[in-house]
Amino acid sequence: MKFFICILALQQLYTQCVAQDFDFFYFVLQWPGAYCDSRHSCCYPKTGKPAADFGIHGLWPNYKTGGWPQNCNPDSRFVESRVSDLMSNLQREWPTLSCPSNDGVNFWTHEWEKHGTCAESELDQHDYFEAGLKLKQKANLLHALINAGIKPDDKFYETKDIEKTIQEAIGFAPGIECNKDSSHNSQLYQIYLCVDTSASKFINCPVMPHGRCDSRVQFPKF
Ligand code: U2P
Repeated sequence: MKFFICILALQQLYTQCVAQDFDFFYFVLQWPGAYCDSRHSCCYPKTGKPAADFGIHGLWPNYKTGGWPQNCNPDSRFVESRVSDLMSNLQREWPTLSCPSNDGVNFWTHEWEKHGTCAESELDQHDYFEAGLKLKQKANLLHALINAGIKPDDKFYETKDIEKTIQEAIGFAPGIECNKDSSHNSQLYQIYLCVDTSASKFINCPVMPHGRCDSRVQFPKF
């Protein structure tokens, strides 16, 4: 009997320690205007200038104690044909801004290999990218901000008003990250929303990212 109890206990331990790869996702959206007018240059994708909207940066598995796993499976490569049905949506909603100008495959490869491979217990490659696209649609952040009078017009807004607007729109407090433009103004750069391990529901953030925002931040034009 004792033997079977031990086996059961070992099985439970295995499920907790091995099968549980991460605790939640950060779904990270970036404002292209803030990416482009910061220290680094930006290049529009080969498909043209992205829309003046938040673009997806990534869907990042995280630990509730802080920290995150990365590059979990070097054998799992990004394969374009697995997301061919999502391609036009990826180009529109998950656009690359890095230089030199490219078609986005480098960016999606990086995000899959660094982050997606750490969530393979939950989502295969197609479902990982599809989940990002669905979350973007569900969050509809620019719409919520504009409705609250917070627009990408180079003006300054109270950081707490941005947080409150997003909290009211999605039901959970976001993390806000800022960067600096060439005149050292603090500007709205990225918004972090916390998502459950199935990548379908927004949740309360178990741990907030460090945002480095001033109390008032610029919302740059794009
Ligand atoms: O913050 C700088 C870069 O670190 C990676 N990052 C940050 C926070 C986090 O919770 N998880 C994480 O991966 C990001 O790397 P990238 O995906 O851009 O390579 C982030 O840009």
